[in-house]
Parts: sequence; C-alpha cells; structure tokens
Amino acid sequence: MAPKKTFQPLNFIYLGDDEMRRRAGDFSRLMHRRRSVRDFSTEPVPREVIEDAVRAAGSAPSGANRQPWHFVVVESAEIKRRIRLAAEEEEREFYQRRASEEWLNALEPLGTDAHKPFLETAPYLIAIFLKKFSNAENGERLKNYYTAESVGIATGMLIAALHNAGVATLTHTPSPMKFLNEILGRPVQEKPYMILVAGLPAEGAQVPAIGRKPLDEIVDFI
Ligand code: IYR
Repeated sequence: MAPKKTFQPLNFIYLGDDEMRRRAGDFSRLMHRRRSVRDFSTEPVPREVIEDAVRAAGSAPSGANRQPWHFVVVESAEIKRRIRLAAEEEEREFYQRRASEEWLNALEPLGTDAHKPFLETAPYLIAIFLKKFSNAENGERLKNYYTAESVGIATGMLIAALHNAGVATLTHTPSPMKFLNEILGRPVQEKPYMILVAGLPAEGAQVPAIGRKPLDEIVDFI
C-alpha cells in the first residue's frame, strides 16, 4: 500500500521588499565575515549552542525527505586525541605521498600541513556521517536519494548556524576517514562525510590573506 499523502498549511511569512532587502544585505555581510579557522582556543562553548546549530542543520531539505545524515559531537578529550592521531597518520600520507604536486601547490596559500593540533584544542569535533540507507520502521532497508547534495546542504546550514552564533569552524576532511566509524562506533553503511571543528579562535589567530570572488564573477542574470 502506498504511503498516505497528508498536507498542511505552509505558514509562510511574507516580509515585503524593504525587509527582504535589509535581511538579505545583513545576512550576506554576516556570512562574508566567516573564515575557516585553524587555530582554536580551548575555551568552552555552551553545549546548547551546538545543539541548536545541529537542530538548524537538521531542517535542511533532503532527497525524499530521508534526512540522510547523522552527527556525532565529540567533547571527550580522549576521543578527540584518538581522532587526531588517526587523522594525522592519513594526513602524513597525503602530504608525503598521495597528493599531486598540483594539489600541494593549490594548498600552498593556506599554509596547511599534516599537523592537526586543532583536533584536540577545539571544544567540539562534529563528525558528520552520510547515510546511503535508512532503516524503515518495519526494519527494512530504505534507499536514500541525493545523499551527497542533502548532507552538503545540511553541513552548510550547520556552518552558517554556528557562525551566526559566534562559533568558528573548520571543515576538515582527512582522507580516507574510515577510522571515524571505528572510533565513533558508527555502522559501516554510514559514510564519514566531514569533521567540522567548532569553537572559539585562539587569541591572535591569523587566517590566510585570501579573498572571495566578487558577485559578477560568480553569477549571471539572464
Ligand atoms: N585534508 C588535508 C588537505 C587539504 C585539502 C584541501 I582541498 C583543503 O582546502 C585544505 C586541506 C588537510 O586538512 O590538511
């Protein structure tokens, strides 16, 4: 039997042109102040802030509304240490062998290397998993759709929510990341998608002097 369709009123809030313009400008300026941070303070951030940000991420659109994501928020110093050790092992391989000359040149302006102290100093590591399949209520395996797109959108919303709350982040993707399943006890059908490092920047933290493309380089209105 096909699942039943049920609809309800949208409850859309119409803002009007002036308010739309104001909010669009404010949001764009807010987002342009976001920078990826690699030098974190050990200063704590309230857990409710992370909970609300993950709640916001969980409102993302997803293929067939399957919500094919799972977040593991790591606060434990011991687990952060295990993640750091495993990630640095992969990163050493990456920087010494796996990365092409072209790739290493592209990373040069960022000044990154295999050394990842932020995986221990930041108060939170948010491990994001992508679920190719979900479990139906009757225990059957349900295929999910557009999982990379869905989890990418949710991750973007998580980054925006944290930034809006004054929390700095770093998208970190040691490759391969299979070690996360083992350390965090997640099932094999969940694919580690990204580690989002979250916290406050260390005092005097510096970021690469790189900019963003202007609007006319990234959009055409036709
Ligand atoms: N995962 C490595 C390398 C790296 C790759 C890209 I593409 C970046 O934008 C930044 C880093 C690392 O974290 O150092």
